[in-house]
Amino acid sequence: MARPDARSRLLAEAVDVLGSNDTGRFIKPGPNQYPSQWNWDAAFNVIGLSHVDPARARQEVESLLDGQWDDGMVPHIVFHEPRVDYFPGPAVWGRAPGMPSVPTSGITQPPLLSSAVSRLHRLAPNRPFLQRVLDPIEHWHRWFHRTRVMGGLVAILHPWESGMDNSPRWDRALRSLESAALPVQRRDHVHVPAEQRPTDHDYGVYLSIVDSLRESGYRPESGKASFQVGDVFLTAILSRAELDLAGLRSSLGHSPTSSLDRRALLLRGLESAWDERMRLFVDHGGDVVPTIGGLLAAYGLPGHRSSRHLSDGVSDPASFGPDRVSPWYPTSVARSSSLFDRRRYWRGPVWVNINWLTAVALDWAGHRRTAEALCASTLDLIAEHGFWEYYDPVSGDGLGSDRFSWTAALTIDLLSRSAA
Ligand code: 9WN
Repeated sequence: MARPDARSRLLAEAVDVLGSNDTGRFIKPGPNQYPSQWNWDAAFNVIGLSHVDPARARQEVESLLDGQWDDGMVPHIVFHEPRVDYFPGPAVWGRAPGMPSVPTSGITQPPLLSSAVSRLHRLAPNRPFLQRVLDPIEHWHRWFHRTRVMGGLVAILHPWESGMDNSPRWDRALRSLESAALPVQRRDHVHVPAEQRPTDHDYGVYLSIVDSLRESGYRPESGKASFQVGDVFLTAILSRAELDLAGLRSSLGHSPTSSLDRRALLLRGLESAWDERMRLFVDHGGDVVPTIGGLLAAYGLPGHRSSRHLSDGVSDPASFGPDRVSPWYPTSVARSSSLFDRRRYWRGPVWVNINWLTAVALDWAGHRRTAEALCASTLDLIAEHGFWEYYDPVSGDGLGSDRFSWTAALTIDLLSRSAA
């Protein structure tokens, strides 16, 4: 990726992918598989757009916030177009108290939005925009603290809330749950081969959790949720998001104190979840499996010893690192694990958003060379194989959706970083 013409070609292609998924109102994660607006996808898209079209980036933030619930939750999907070829769509999620007029799902996703807005603000400051969006974002953060923070970790009530849907971290918590009946043809198999997606059993369980959440208006009484895990990765994302929100508040002359207080609680939760023997952060109520999500919680604690293990883990072929036969990394599950499955969704493949977050975490912790090597490898992977949702770590084959938005958006950011 050193040649300037190859870099400018990749940049032009990335801008083209994002543009082709842009409906004008929101950016689809992928052209066919994901026809609505997803929460953390929107944040990654904002990070890329900040470099090339800040006005469009601001619009993406505001269109996501159109889906905010009265209680503050920003949902994982906003169905701006209610007739949508996605299952489970608006009819399955139904209506619930506090849902806005635009249909949405009833659960959330990793809260990266203030971190994306902070990057946008650094590149293209716009005070009136910040004045509009900071209160809604803070309302969301407060919702997490009011309803989901337990023992210093953020509890997820559905694997989809983690963003890493079928990660083996959730296997045990899912094991006792019933699998709901599926539609005759799974819509997610129309565009992506079945062996790259969660199994029918897992998908049926995801639907049965939606069914039981819907019965409680998505607000189950404490202790009554059928699935509940304290997620270290989501906690790390929120702890950084609080720091970024505090910075944005200060830039408007507001007090950052409440964000910083909330963050302090999460940092204590993360520190107590670190297991030195396993070299992993351990979720509350999840499985202890070597996944990148468990290690990448180091993103929330840059001065902590876990950052060194993140640097070692992504370099070590026995964990998440590359070797001669399997050059692309980090794998989403350690190669040495019996659960490693190189083509199935969050159980082995390489994901560009994870590579990006890993590089950011390594940078903050001072592991610059590991971060640079990872960024270079990620750009090579995309240049050689295209803008896919995820990749086979052995062959580099693209998996899931082609022309995937966050892969394109983060390519733009990675290119600007290595040009600096
Ligand atoms: C369910 C949109 C989303 C991502 C998630 C990814 C996948 C959805 C699905 O796609 O999840 O939310 O249908 O599989 O796991 O991280 O936000 O790109």
